[in-house]
Amino acid sequence: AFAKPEDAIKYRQSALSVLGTQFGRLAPVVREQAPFDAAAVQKQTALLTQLAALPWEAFGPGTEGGKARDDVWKETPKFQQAATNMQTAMAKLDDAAKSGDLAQVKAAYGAVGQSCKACHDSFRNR
Ligand code: ASC
Repeated sequence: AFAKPEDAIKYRQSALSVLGTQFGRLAPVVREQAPFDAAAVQKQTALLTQLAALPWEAFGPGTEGGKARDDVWKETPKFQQAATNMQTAMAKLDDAAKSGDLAQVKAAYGAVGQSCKACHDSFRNR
């Protein structure tokens, strides 16, 4: 629960910021600019699946604002679906990491990025 809307906005912005930063830490591996350490990637995807669950409770009724478009509250089922899609994609990235196969990690990483972008395109102001 949040005492005031500003607290919810601040919480979701920080949660999404950490999520983006921690997701981006895998980019050098996926781009083959850093070695593929399967154990380290697995540790990171386990963290990411946890982080992916955090922002959504802070988009409750009456918390309009920040960069969120009003569609979050006008098209709530679509927003929730977009949030679920990202978490599902993240769980698949975690599965891919457990496989130890870089090709699978690359594909799953791209799918997560797409799910981030899809939600931003529909629900985030520039
Ligand atoms: C990231 C990040 C996003 C997504 C998106 C993918 O690393 O912070 O919001 O990927 O840019 O298109």
